[in-house]
Amino acid sequence: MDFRLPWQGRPVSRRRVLGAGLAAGGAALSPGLRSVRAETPHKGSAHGGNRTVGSVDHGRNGFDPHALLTDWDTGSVSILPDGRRLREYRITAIDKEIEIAPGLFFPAWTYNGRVPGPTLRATEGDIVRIEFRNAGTHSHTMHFHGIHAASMDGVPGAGQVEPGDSFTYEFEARPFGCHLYHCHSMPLKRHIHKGLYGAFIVDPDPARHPELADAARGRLLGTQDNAQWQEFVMVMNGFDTNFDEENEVYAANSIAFAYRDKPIRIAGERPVRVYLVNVTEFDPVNSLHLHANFFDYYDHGTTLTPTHRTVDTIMQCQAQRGILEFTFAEFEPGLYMFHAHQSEFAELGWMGFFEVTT
Ligand SMILES: [Cu+2]
Repeated sequence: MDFRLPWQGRPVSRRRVLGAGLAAGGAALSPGLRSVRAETPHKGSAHGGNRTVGSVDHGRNGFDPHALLTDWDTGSVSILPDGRRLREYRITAIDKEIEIAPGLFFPAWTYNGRVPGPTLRATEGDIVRIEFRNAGTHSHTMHFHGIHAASMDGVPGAGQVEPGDSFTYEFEARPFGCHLYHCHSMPLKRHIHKGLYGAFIVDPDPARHPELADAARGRLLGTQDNAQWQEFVMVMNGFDTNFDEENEVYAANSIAFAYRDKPIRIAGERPVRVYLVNVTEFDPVNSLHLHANFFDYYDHGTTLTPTHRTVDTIMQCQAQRGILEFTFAEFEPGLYMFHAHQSEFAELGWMGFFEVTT
């Protein structure tokens, strides 16, 4: 008797899963059969792995990839007796099925019901307090990339939260930069890959950087200098939809081809800043390549002068992140592509366009 599950019958290539599965075009596939059904090549789609048919129901997901680009969560702000600013956040871990490409569902573990989780944004020196509640079915943590005490590290033994429990993390926001947070429960790659991660941006405090105060103000949310910039956060991620420890879908901000199907509109005369974070599991490196233009790059975002100048491709290892700055001033209006330069990732969802307008 053969006890193999249907999807163990023969290996399924990643490309076939996406090429066929996505062409299912929004069909409601029954739970547990999603990747199986995806095995069957659909007429006309066997060679069409570079496209999707239909659209993702962002309303059902509860988050929209375009809204995520600029959705800064600056917390609930108050001033402490010592004069320092306190930012309080509430984060809840929730198990939730999300649609990552038309008709392709993924049983995610989420922070606040979205993948990536909220983009937490603070200013250097603020006190950050996060009340983390676990409404999921497994132990979880919030491990921040930043400077903090061992007891606030968000690892097993220091802030791991059992289902139904809660924990409050508190630390000073530092260093300034483009950081991230993620679950650090074991097995680590499974907990991260399921969707428990998000960007954590710490804006520089201009008063602490008098020699580069202009650059610091340009990064500080709420200032006039910063308002000139068109800022976006892109969390590069992947999804292993058939649990073979390879990703079948790649994206920035979870939804395959979201910014190809609906390009990101930018005004040509205003500069662009991208907070880029790589949380792709299973593949050691991801990248971003910008077409027809070059950018300056700040590795980890922890400096006010670029660490790379005039590059058009940047790679990031797992958990690496940085800031891209560029402008399309004096370019002709139109569609300017960006994508992972691992061509396979691009073909499996991680590509999009900036639509430059005048
Ligand atoms: Cu976890």
